[in-house]
Amino acid sequence: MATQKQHRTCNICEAMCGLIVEHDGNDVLSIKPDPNDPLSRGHICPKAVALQDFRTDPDRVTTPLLKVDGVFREIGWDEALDIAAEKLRAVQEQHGRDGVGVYLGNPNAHKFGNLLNLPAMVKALGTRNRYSSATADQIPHHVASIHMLGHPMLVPIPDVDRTDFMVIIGGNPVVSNGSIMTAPGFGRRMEEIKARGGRVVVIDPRRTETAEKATDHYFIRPETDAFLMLALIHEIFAANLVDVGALATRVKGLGALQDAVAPFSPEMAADRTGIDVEAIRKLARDFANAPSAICYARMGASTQSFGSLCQWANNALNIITGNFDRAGGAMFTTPALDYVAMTSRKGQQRTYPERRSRVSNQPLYNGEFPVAVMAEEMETPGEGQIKALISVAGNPVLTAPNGRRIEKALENLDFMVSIDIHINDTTRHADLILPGTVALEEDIYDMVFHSFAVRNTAAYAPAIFAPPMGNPKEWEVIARLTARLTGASKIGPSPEQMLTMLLPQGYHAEQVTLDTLANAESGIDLGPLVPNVSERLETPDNLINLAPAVFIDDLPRLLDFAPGSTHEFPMQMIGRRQVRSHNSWTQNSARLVKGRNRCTVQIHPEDASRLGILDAAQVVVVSRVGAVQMPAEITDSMAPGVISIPQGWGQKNGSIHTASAQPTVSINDLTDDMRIDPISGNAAFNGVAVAVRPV
Ligand SMILES: Nc1nc2c(c(=O)[nH]1)N[C@H]1C(S)=C(S)[C@@H](COP(=O)(O)OP(=O)(O)OC[C@H]3O[C@@H](n4cnc5c(=O)[nH]c(N)nc54)[C@H](O)[C@@H]3O)O[C@H]1N2
Ligand SMILES: Nc1nc2c(c(=O)[nH]1)N[C@H]1C(S)=C(S)[C@@H](COP(=O)(O)OP(=O)(O)OC[C@H]3O[C@@H](n4cnc5c(=O)[nH]c(N)nc54)[C@H](O)[C@@H]3O)O[C@H]1N2
Ligand code: SF4
Ligand SMILES: [Mo]
Repeated sequence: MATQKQHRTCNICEAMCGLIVEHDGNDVLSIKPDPNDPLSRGHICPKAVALQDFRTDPDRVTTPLLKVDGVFREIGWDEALDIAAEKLRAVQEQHGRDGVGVYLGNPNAHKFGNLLNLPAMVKALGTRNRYSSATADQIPHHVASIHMLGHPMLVPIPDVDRTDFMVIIGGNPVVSNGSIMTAPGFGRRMEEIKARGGRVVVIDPRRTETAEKATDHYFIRPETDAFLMLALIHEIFAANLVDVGALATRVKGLGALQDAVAPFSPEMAADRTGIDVEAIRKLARDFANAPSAICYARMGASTQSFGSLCQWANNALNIITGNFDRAGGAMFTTPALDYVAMTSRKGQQRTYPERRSRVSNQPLYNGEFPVAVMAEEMETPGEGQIKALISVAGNPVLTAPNGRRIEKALENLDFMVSIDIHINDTTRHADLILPGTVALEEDIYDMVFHSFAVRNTAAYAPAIFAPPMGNPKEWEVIARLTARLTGASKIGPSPEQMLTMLLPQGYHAEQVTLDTLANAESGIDLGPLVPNVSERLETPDNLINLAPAVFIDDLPRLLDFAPGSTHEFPMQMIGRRQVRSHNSWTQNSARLVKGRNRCTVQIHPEDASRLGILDAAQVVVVSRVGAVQMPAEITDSMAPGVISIPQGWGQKNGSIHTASAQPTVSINDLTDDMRIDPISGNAAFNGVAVAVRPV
């Protein structure tokens, strides 16, 4: 076939970079950046080029696999779907509806066919035992939005392209390209802030790739960010710099906020965080006095014991300085497909958390229990115990805290089915694997990340290649399984048909239709974010609540904070992301894993010399839950007393062989499922107490 070019967005991470894929109908010839994409403006990273590898990966699962006597055998689709539905129903007949658990992984958020079809599958199962990677990630953001703004998906997004002052707390967007802030080419965007005379301040226990390019960087002790943010608010009140601007009649709880932050002085914050008290005071004043400013607190500030307090304080800081819902501050997108309106809660009175977990009483938000309790819910007998599991695009053995505990629990299930592209550390425990389809085999429209983008745009592209072996597309696998569960004789509309139905209900019904999208090569530019929160608020009284009781009541716990480290485990561990890998599943691409072993434990030179650790030498890292052995990387980019291990590695046990021959370890063999933010249930990955010693 002749060479063809297609423009499409990359769906690996949240950045939605515009690509130009050149192909001949059988193979990809090249994947290049699209300079005309209005959001990514020519940025891509090395992972985009690997999109072709995921399609042709020799270890990819391409036929349904049934485990017989411990060995996977290929079977046909009808038989596979029948078995899946029969076995799930059999478990539910014996143990009740909650006997089946569901785990949905991160790639689902990037696949609109899955997003549109999974709710019906979960509903058909009728189980309350629902889990996803969200509780290992961003649930504190949703909890803050629920209590302050009335809807979990009404999330403020940094208006990076117009701000004069950005504080980044616990995010490394130069590597991640932003999260709950779709900002492709963040490095360039940061240069632009500085070029227009603005400043970027990074707060992180590691001098990250983002910190290297920032105006200022402060090391912070893990998990002490809430002290810092509350002290900034304290100082802004003390200096009489509070000004909520245009939101004066929209905000309640200002006095209660002032009372709540009273104990959190800059002196206390300096003591807890390790940041100089004058630097904290100055930061507060500079932030409040900047023409526009945003505080952006992400993974480092949400996957920790005080994740919810951090996200609340972050919003409060933006609001009281007039930097909420205005250009250069934290704003709300108006996407072509508006998920908030689709799931509006206006006029509803709800109580939160919606429920608590059976074994350890952890909170349920957004219909999901914390992934940190999934193992105990599988292990603990009684009504509601998980006896079977369906995982869709998830790898909790490598990605959830204390993943090996989940692995043991999976071994004892009556039945497990996975929709996935690999036999990996999680899916190898399945009785049945249904193959998924990869990006280039699917139509693409980003349902989630347009809602989180720093600029309003829309883009759509159809699949380039057919799935292998005549397989159905992944959305259809989910829809067919659902039909088996409900007894329906046919499946619902395709994602494309759904898009045609949903776009007229969005913000840009005239401009954005499937036709205009199909004709707009590089996507449609819908302009910068616009102030709109007054119309968008979903709180019952239509006001922004600055002081929800759920956060105020959690402050005594913060005041009692003691760092995770102990005599036995004197150091604190944090994670890190790397440009050439995405979570746990891209490590089978030779082009991405080539080169030196990147799965190293980074440690400060003083710590290394005290412990007798040499650069590149093997060390053992031990925590309450496990031990791993890996090479050390001595670097003064770590704060003393803190070590960093990258997330997403440790593939083993007959799973996909990472294309790299080098052995790697999973950080989640060390993270602790007992460490949780009790308000949101989010896993507290940061600040795990560990000991490090030479081998
Ligand atoms: N310690 C520590 N742990 C972390 C993190 C951390 O920073 N530190 N980060 C957390 C975060 S933010 C997240 S989002 C989670 C991610 O946690 P998960 O979502 O559980 O893990 P992923 O690595 O994204 O794995 C995705 C799974 O989907 C499969 N897959 C990939 N593409 C497709 C596809 O197109 N179709 C199908 N059906 N399957 C596919 C892969 O084979 C893999 O099994 O990890 C969390 N875990
Ligand atoms: N290349 C690449 N890009 C990705 C991903 C990937 O795996 N690889 N994953 C994607 C996903 S699923 C997500 S959710 C996003 C996440 O995107 P980001 O939020 O940017 O995530 P991280 O790079 O993990 O950055 C977290 C930062 O918090 C710091 N940190 C750790 N503990 C603390 C603490 O207690 N306080 C403070 N202040 N900082 C702390 C860490 O050093 C790290 O720099 O990235 C997405 N993009
Ligand atoms: S930054 Fe993310 S969206 Fe952009 S090319 Fe890389 S993986 Fe794809
Ligand atoms: Mo994530």
